[in-house]
Amino acid sequence: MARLPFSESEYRGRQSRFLDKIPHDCLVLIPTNPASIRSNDVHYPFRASSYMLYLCGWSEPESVLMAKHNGKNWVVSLFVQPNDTTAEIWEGRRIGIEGASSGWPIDEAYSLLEMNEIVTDSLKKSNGVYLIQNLNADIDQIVNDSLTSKSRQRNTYGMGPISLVDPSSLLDELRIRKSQEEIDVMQKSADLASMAHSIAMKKSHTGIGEWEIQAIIEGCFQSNGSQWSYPSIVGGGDNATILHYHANNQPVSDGELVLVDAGCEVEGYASDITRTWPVNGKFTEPQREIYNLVLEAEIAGIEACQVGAPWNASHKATMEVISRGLIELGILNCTFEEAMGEDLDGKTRQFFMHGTSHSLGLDVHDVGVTRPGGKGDGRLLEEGMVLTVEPGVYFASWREDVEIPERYSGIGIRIEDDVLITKNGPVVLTSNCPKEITEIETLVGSGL
Ligand SMILES: [Mn+2]
Repeated sequence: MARLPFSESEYRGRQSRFLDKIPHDCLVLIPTNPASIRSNDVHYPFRASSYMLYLCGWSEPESVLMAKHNGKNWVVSLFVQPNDTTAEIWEGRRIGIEGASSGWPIDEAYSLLEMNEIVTDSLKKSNGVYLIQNLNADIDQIVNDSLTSKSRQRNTYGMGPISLVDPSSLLDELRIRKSQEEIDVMQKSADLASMAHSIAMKKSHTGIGEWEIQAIIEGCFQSNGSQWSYPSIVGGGDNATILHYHANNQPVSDGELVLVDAGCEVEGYASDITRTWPVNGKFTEPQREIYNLVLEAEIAGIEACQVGAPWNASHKATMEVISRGLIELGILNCTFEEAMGEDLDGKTRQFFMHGTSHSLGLDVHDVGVTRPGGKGDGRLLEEGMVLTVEPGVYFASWREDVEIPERYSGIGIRIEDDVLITKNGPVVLTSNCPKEITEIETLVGSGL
């Protein structure tokens, strides 16, 4: 039977911080994700929407959360799939209306069969509606009918909503700062992903298939009651230079590195780790040069994650280290300023073409505005924010648009950790995942 990952007071706190921002004469409707069809009557595994998980921890399909102010306080209701013996024989047990109303942090539970009537009636008494659209066609239709109604109630009595607002940005702003309970869960997610990467290093050997490393990592997730938070990227040799490589179908040869970007989900919360290691257990000299450069950049990026620093402080720090390094290694033949560029868009971007940090939480690329207006250094980091730091340097042998020294051709390296912002400085949640060259060389192949 499903259970709640957080305390009732944690959920109630989230609900009230959100609802405090909504006018009392408005109705709030938050549907969960739709089920997705893979083939005919076979569905993709269902995952509830992060907003639903955030507000009440409810993970069954089709549900809709509704909040309505009764003049004294907000009343939070949940429309759920009712118990249905035939459906439950085929698809699994349901918590049902009674289960939901007694065991979940909500005030009232109703059957989805009653949703149309109850929501339509509630809309008539509301002046506006806060709805996340395009998730539940029924709710979208009910709200649209209400907004466009030309009924007597609407025209003569002035009843019904006249505005539609998307509440996502209000929720995103809450979700960007993590509570202690959330941080504890994210630490578990980080620990499990760290363990999976370590096991994959131990079991690596010359000729191992990218898919085998994927199976080791995802097997570790699954055997610990977890699952991936995004499809694992396992790229050997040149495949490591493809940022979102997903084929994972090539063997990794002697002398090649493998780049593994894989994270899991615990109670809905993602971890996101990248490590790069030589499958034969020994870095070559050119690989070592680039690895040390990326590692130095990553450590500088983590150090830049301080309360009050702007969001792009980590990116600036990694760009500086990598720019200097590429010049010193003779890979870039330009000034430091040319490597950095006016807006961190200089020559270094030929080989480090992505950002350094993204927010992490219920979504692996978590919600929340980090660079208002798309310009400047971004908002300032606050306690409780969690972000990744993930610089990378890539020398794809197949690229014709750039010149790459033969010595480094085919090397792609990224190192990624998950970092919690605290007033005592950055805390690396993924610190149990080895990243020093000596640690990696000792570990790789030690578990064969
Ligand atoms: Mn990432």
